[in-house]
Amino acid sequence: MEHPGFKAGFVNIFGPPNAGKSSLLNALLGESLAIVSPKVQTTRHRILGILNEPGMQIIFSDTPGIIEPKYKLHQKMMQQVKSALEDADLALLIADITEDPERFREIAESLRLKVPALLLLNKADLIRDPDALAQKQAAYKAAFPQWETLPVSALTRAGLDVLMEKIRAALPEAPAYFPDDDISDRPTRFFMAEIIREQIYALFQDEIPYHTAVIIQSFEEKQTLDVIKAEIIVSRETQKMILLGKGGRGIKELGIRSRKKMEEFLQRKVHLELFVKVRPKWRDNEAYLREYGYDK
Ligand SMILES: Nc1nc2c(ncn2[C@@H]2O[C@H](COP(=O)(O)OP(=O)(O)OP(=O)(O)O)[C@@H](O)[C@H]2O)c(=O)[nH]1
Ligand SMILES: [Mg+2]
Repeated sequence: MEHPGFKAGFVNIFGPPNAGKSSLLNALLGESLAIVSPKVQTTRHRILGILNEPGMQIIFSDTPGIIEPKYKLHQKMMQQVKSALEDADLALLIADITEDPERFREIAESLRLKVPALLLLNKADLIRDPDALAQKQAAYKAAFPQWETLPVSALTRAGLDVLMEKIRAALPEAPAYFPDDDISDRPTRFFMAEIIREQIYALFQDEIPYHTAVIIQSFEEKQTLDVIKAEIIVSRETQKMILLGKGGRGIKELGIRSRKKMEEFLQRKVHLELFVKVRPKWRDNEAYLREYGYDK
């Protein structure tokens, strides 16, 4: 139930690829909602993660890392970033503290932010020496005097309590936007497809993850388990061969790992079936992109 003084608002996360946006979302939610990988361009959709606390609802948005688009797929990803720019009460800009602040400049300027923002210097755990950390923070402060900076670590949670206080202070008084047991705007199917993509990023090298899309064909809740059928789309026959692996070993490993993650997520037993399909140049094809969910 609402009561006077209830706070609710949108806190949107932006930054370059691999800065740790999705890791930060998960750390703030205390839940593995958004997929994470050491490779760039892991996130392709804007994902809402909803945090319900006494007297407060925070709707976080994870977004794809900001890049120069090379394919229609990239354009769709950047549209997701743009849409998130519009409705924020607070923007969290995430930089990798180990990188030179100047590498952040182009992205910072391209955003043309009109909402209040905090500049989070993530991966602070990687700089052990407190003097070196202070120096890095000072360098970011000097480069971006318009924003308050805060070193944080999505990995160790350092700085996250301070961050939560700042978020709380920035939120307007408003009634909740979502029911208080919602954790995302995305359906379960979406997260099942993302789990498979995450395992593809973990298991396959080079270009494979970037040529891959995953769609859930069917999701049936049976009495004792969920039966999930998923299609993995690749651009070339050779990529399909790599995914399948010798004697089907590649796809088998992918299936086992994905199923385990799904079972953790759903807290139920899962039977998972995977199929691989070749769709040449799908990343530049409007119809395929729409079919694979890249039109939101
Ligand atoms: N050491 C350290 N590593 C981190 C931290 N946060 C994220 N990482 C690692 O950085 C890599 C990228 O993390 P993601 O959360 O996928 O980054 P992202 O910004 O969402 O990346 P894209 O979705 O590709 O734009 C992963 O290997 C994470 O484990 C941190 O605080 N400290
Ligand atoms: Mg991400």
